[in-house]
Amino acid sequence: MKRKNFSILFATVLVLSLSLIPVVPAMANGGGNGEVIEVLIDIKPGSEDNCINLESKGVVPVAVLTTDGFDASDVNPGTVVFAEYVSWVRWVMCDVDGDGDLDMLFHFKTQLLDLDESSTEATLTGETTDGQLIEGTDVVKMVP
Ligand SMILES: [Ca+2]
Ligand SMILES: [Ca+2]
Repeated sequence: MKRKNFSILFATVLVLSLSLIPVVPAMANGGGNGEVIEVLIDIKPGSEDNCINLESKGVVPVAVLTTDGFDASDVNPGTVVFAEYVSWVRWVMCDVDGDGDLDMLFHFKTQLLDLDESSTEATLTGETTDGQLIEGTDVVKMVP
């Protein structure tokens, strides 16, 4: 009788352990929950078609906008890269879209961007200060 109870207990523990396995990878993910937060970005604020001339020796401004669901000041600037891992040359907090809250504005060297004549969009990625991944995409128009 005692031995039978032990077997049932053992089986129960086994089932519980198995049911916990899918949870483990999610818990192992440090600060964030592993999901990527879609953020609103604006390449060349003030320009709708976001023309980029790769020959230009200048910089491309890209803003991470503060929205109802996201505060741009939560972004960890050190983690932010644009158009295939190009690091910014400078960044500043300012109200890019004039809606009264601060947005994070980055500048990236145009010639370093991994874009070509056929590119139609570019993506900015990074992390928040608590390690959550962020990603935002905007259209670009390549010009000669
Ligand atoms: Ca724009
Ligand atoms: Ca704003």
